[in-house]
Amino acid sequence: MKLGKEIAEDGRFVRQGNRFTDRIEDGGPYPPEPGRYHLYASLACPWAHRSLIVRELLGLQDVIGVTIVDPIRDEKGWRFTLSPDDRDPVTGAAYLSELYLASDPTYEGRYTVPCVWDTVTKRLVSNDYFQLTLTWETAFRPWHAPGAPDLYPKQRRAEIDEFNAWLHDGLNNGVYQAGFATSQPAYEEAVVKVFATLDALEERLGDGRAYLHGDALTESDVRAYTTLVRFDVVYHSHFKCMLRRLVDYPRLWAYARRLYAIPAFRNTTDFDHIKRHYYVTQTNINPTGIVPIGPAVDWD
Ligand SMILES: N[C@@H](CCC(=O)N[C@@H](CS)C(=O)NCC(=O)O)C(=O)O
Repeated sequence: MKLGKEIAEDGRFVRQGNRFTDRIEDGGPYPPEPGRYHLYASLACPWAHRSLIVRELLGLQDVIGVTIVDPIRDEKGWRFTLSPDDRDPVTGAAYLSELYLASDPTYEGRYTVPCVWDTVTKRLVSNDYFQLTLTWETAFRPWHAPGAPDLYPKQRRAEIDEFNAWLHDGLNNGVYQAGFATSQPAYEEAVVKVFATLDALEERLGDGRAYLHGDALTESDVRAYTTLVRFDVVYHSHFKCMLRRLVDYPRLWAYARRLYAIPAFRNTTDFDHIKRHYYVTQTNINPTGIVPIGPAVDWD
């Protein structure tokens, strides 16, 4: 796995920017339309997992297509080996990199999921994982299933955005900063931040609220879940976030299982893909590629 330019001189992991940030929105060059846009996702990847959960929570499965990549990347990146003839049915590509290079032949960064392909202009519109779920929630509202939750209510957006930025820094990206750090100080700084964030989340749930912003499910719960569900199986050992496990936090653990009980969360959670991806593909951290047995955690 080549992080190259993303490792700073002091050993900190500084994530690359998103190359494709066009918006799917009314009145723009990429208007929302059913069947036009196709999502590429890995069940292993927390950033892609968000888009899959929200797509299903809102009932957009027939509106936005999806291709799931093989959890194991080879030296050329994500592959479509789970699709018939090992090719993405929408574009015929064998590797995700082909879509990036078709959209920008000069692209030199990592070829990442999630990303969204426009079947009309035949290019990638977005690999901006921050925006994708918000796009499903807002631009695709006319196609939401009856009774779908409002994950990004207008009157609470500022509060949700502020919370999500804190959550990203302390938890979602914090675990990566711990795992990808190449110096002891950079690692320690990140781990301390991760557990301070988990402690704060545990505290926040102390008033008996069901979800992070109260009694209604929001975008923040989706973002918290995709890191929490990977915590004990991967981040605890592989990323060396070992101070405590998720199961050691009574309220957070109950909260994570509450989310797992919702079909859109559960159906998109694949512990086999998660474990094999991190332990086999990230050979900079786990050179033998051995996938550990366990831990035995009962999510039901
Ligand atoms: N687009 C973001 C986040 C998405 C991301 O990092 N996805 C990972 C999987 S969790 C990926 O596709 N990595 C491909 C690679 O490292 O080659 C980024 O560029 O950092």
